[in-house]
Amino acid sequence: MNLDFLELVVCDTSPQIRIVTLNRPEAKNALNRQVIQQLMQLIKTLEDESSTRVVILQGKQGNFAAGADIKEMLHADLVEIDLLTEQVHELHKRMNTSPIIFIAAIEGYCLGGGFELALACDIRIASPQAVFGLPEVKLGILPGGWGTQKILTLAGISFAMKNILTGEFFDSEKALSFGLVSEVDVDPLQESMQIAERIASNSPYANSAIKELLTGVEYAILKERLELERTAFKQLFVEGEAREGLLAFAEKRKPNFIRT
Ligand code: CO8
Repeated sequence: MNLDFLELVVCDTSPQIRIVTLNRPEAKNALNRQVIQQLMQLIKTLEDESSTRVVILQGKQGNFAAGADIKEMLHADLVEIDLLTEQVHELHKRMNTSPIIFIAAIEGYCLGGGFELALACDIRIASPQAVFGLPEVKLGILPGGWGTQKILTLAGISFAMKNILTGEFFDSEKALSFGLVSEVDVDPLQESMQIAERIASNSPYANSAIKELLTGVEYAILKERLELERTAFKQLFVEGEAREGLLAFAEKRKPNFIRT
């Protein structure tokens, strides 16, 4: 298995717990297609081995992930954009329905597609200095990897509208108060390991049944709306201003969006 952009470690206190680290620190761990593919491949392998009960997901060098890879999206044609959305949706669905419990240990930037990946985890533990946001709107796109629906479900429409429409960043305290993270802790990895150990000491049958009831039911409710989100995301590349927004980021300038 080729895992260039991931690091996999067995937790030294429990062989049932794996720590997976996103490893593209030079791009703030931005998620390119290879990262998405490698995560999917790794999860399938861990499920097949069946000894892994909990996966803790973190980012290398003090950031979780600053979103999908903007430069890759800029150069992608419509077929590739479609493939990216399909792969992201498949990954999140797999995490949602997997018997493995996923915990995101969040430090630093947790933005856009990176935040969506954290939201696809079952539990999120954030450092007090973590920075959250769905800044896609500033790029002329939208949170197309379940973000609109997860934020709506977890935090409610008032929060979702304001934060997705402005794209502004917010801190851990706010994320906690709106139910977007489970806990804030100065050492998110250590705290995640302790939670993982408590989970792994419980019955795997009970854990799976509980997860299926919570996330399985959530997926059944959201399924159609997630398809609408995927279509809307792609449409912004067809007739919206996605190209200008992405190009502006790559050129380190403000985008020239149409003003009416
Ligand atoms: N993609 C690609 N490269 C990135 C990204 C990214 N998301 N984020 C940072 N980088 C790169 C920068 O371009 C820079 O590269 P270089 O050294 O070559 O110039 C390097 O990482 C370091 O970044 P900065 O110099 O910008 O570091 P700062 O500390 O000044 O700023 C920020 C850090 C605030 C995180 C800033 O980099 C930033 O705003 N990044 C973009 C955040 C963003 O807009 N995220 C959303 C991306 S779009 C998205 O996630 C859509 C998801 C849709 C789901 C997928 C389809 C279903």
